[in-house]
Amino acid sequence: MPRTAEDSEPTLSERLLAGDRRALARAITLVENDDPAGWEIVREVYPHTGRAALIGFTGPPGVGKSTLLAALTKLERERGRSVAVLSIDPSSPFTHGALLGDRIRLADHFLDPGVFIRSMANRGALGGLSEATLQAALLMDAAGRDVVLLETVGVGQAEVDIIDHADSVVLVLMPGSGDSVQALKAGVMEIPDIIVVNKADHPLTDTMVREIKGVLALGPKQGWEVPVLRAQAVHGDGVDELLDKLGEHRAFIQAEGTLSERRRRNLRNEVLGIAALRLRQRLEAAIAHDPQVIELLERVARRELDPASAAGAILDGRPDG
Ligand SMILES: Nc1nc2c(ncn2[C@@H]2O[C@H](COP(=O)(O)OP(=O)(O)O)[C@@H](O)[C@H]2O)c(=O)[nH]1
Ligand SMILES: [Mg+2]
Repeated sequence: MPRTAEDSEPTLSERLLAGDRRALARAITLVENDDPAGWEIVREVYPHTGRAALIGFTGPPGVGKSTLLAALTKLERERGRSVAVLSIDPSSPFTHGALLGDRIRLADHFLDPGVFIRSMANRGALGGLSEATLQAALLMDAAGRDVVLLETVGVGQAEVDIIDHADSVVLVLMPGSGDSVQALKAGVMEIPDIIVVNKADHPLTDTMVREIKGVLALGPKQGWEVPVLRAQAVHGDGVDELLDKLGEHRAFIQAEGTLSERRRRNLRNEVLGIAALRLRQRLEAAIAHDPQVIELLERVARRELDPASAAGAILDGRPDG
């Protein structure tokens, strides 16, 4: 039989694996929309993931994360590596505002096929922003990007979760981010692998660096000593040092075996996260129109039954309580 055009047409997954940026963009959109076709693509390309270096950047809004990523991207390109940037910043997505003001620097890279930039500002249909983001990162990895840079705002659980999936975590602060230093001190915020004090032209930079080092000194001594770097992302200052430190950190976790350990733990969390999300959906669907459950919830509302007992009754399959 003669091959039809359809037979020879490569699938979206095949195009993605070949590094086709448009296929990558399309696949991410499917995943973002929670389209089953998106999950299917992830399933197909998953065996080809695990090669990219996944680097997470977090920190309060306005400290210069996007600017730093743009500068870092430039440097990675100069060193011959392909880059994907995934920004999860509901407050300032840079795809739409990309050509305006500050984000012009990331826009510099828009024409370079070695750079793929995507921002996710919408929560998925199910509120599963972090799930969609993780799938997107996997797709970028499968598409052969050497480096995947994730930008998240260091507030809100969904955003923080994503950072758990990075191989290396960079916390970006600026002089005056006292709240973050307090959060580190109080153990609310996990100790990152590298801390960057950006906007280092500010007169309070030295004080800030000292404070951070003070907090780090209180923590348990681990194998990796968290460096506190100074940068001026707008001028590209300190970005070389950051890239070098990221390389050192990667070498360190590879040598120690912590990279595979981290990834194993992260993937376990991901599996459980997806399972929990789906269980909840199933549960909601199963009980939505169940008159016994509706009555059970009414009893909770009337203060006749406490919430934990009601939950137990549903889980035990005796919603008649
Ligand atoms: N003075 C100074 N401003 C900077 C520096 N880096 C970034 N900025 C500015 O800080 C603002 C916020 O930067 P942005 O990268 O959008 O921060 P993000 O919210 O953390 O992603 C922008 O106006 C940047 O131009 C720096 O090193 N020094
Ligand atoms: Mg930003």
